[in-house]
Amino acid sequence: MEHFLEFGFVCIENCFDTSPGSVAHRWVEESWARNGLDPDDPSSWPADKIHMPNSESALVSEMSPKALAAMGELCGGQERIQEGMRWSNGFIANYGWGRDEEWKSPSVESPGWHVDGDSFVHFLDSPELALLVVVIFSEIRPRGGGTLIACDSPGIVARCLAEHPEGLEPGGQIPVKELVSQCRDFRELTGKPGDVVLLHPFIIHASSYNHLPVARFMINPPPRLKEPMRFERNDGSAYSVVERSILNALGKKSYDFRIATPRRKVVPARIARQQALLEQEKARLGAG
Ligand SMILES: O=C(O)CCC(=O)C(=O)O
Ligand SMILES: [Fe+2]
Repeated sequence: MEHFLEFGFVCIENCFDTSPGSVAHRWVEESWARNGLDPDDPSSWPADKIHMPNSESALVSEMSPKALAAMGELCGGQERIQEGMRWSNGFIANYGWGRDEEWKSPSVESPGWHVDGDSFVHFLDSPELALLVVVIFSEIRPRGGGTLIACDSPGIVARCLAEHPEGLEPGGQIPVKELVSQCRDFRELTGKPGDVVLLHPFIIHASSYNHLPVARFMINPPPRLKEPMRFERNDGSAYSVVERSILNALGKKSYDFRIATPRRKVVPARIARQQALLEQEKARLGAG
């Protein structure tokens, strides 16, 4: 977990079964027909990514106790994470997004930097996103569409949120462009099917161009905390690794943080988009 504190992420290998006959393997196989694509003809794939809707899911406690245990280690114990977490076949499938653009190493200029959590107003202690999780279903090699991350962003975002106890709305109010311009350590996530990458909930990240004829399948299912994070624990309970990383970024041993407006949800445009895709899938499979 030292790696997580230093770089904002840790890769846990071989977290779930992806061999033929497994649920994960079947979800990937089925995704081709769901999207109306031929797995054997990369030239026919869209130069794009598709955020697929969910049509099937499984309990993480059954699919990957190993990943769940690792999430618990970072969040101060599995008992602090909301139960019943599920993983699904709602892949973010990158078939070749940016295939026709020039490849550039990840940098401040890379397009699409953001923090996750488009459905709630963000506070330093928000419980809605305990970690950013990247569950990998296909081999991801360099330049193969692996998520870009700014490893030094969590502390920068933490200091920004500490200055805004009134909360910041996703999209508009979080000054991602300005924050990412302070970052220096940009990387591309690579991995193998069955790997799970656990990242800091504040990490600034982006999709990357896929210049390989290999489709990239992953999901980003958000674990949720039962209670907001705490930066003053006077009752003898332990700070989680994530809480400690935030305190480190603020240069504090403890921090009296209080939200200044009530927590609230926002409705993301993504929901309507995915509903439309689900209708299209149904029509396509019904017709086939
Ligand atoms: O496509 C990726 O690698 C990242 C996608 C992502 O960050 C998102 O959908 O929020
Ligand atoms: Fe994201």
